[in-house]
Amino acid sequence: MSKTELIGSKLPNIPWEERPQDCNQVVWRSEKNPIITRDAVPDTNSIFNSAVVPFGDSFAGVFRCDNTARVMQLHAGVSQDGINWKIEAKRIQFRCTDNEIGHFVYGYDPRVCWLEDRYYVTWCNGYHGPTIGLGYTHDFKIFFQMENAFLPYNRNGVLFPRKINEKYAMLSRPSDTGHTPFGDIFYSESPDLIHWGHHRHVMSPAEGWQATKIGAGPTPIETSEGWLLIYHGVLTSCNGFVYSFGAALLDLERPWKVIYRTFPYLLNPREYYECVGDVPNVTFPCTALYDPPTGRMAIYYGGADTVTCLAFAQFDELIEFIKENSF
Ligand code: BMA
Repeated sequence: MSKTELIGSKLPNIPWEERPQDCNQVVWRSEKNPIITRDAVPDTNSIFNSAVVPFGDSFAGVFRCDNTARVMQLHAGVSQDGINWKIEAKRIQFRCTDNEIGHFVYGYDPRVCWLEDRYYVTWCNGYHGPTIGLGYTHDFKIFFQMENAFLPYNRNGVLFPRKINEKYAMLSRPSDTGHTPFGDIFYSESPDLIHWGHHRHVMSPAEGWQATKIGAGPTPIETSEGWLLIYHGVLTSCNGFVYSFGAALLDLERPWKVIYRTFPYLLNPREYYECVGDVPNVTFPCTALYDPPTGRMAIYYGGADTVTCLAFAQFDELIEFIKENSF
C-alpha cells in the first residue's frame, strides 16, 4: 500500500513533545497542560475551545473567553511558540456593514482557517439562537464580519482550507437552542462564502463515545487519500454529556463520503483538567497544526469548558490507527 501523503506548508516550529515512554496511545498530551489557564486574561471565567494558526514565523489565534458575567466572547491572541499566549484583554469587535448581523449577542467555539489570501474565522454566533458566524482578518487586529452562513440553529461550522470543485465548502452541525441531544455533520457549498447550498449528509452519531451527537473539530487536513477530519463525539452518561474525540477520512472530491472513521476515540476526558471544571468530562478539539516533512501534529482542545490544552500525534501512526480501527 502506498504511503499517505500529508499536503500543506511546512511548519518546522510546530509545538512538539515526544510521546512519553510510558504512553502507548496514538494521541498523547502535552506535559505543559493546560497550556492556557482560566485566568490568563483579566476578568475571564474560562479560556477554552480555541483556534490557532501559523502566522508569519509565529502563531496567532482566536480564543473563546467567557467573562465573569459568563458572556461568551472571542478574543484575539499571538504567540511566538504556540504555547505561551498573549491574549487581548478586550473582545474582538468585528467590523460589519450590516448592524442586523454585526450586533453582538455572543460568540463561541471559534475555528480559524487560512483560505486563499486571508484568515477566515467561523464561530457559533448568537442570532436568534446559535448559528454559524463567518468573518475574516489579515492581521488578527482588525476583523470583518460577513453574513451568517446558515439559519439558526447550527454549531461547529468548519471551513475547508481550499475550494472543492470550484466551491467554498463547510461542515456544520444543525442543532437546537439548548444543549442539543442529537446531531449529525453536514457538508455545504458556496460560490461566494455568502450563499450556501448543495447540503449533503456526512456522518451520524454511532456507538459508544459518539452515540449522542458529533461535530467537526479542526479545519480538515488534506492528504493524498482524503480529508483528515478530527471530530468530537458525545456520549450521554447517567451524569451528563462526555465529550471525546476521534477522526475520519473523507473523500477528497466528495467530502460527504466517509472512507474511514474511528470506532474507538483518540482522546477522552481522563486528566484532572479535562474531568473537573465548569463542565466536567469535556475534551473539545478546534485546531490541528501539522508539519508535512516530519508528520508532527499538534492538536489544541478545550478541557472541561475551562482551560486550553495541547496534544500530539504522528501523522503516519494516526492514519494507520484510523484505518485499522475503522467501522
Ligand atoms: C457544546 C458547546 C461547547 C462545549 C460543550 C460542552 O454544546 O457549548 O462549547 O464545550 O457543549 O459543554
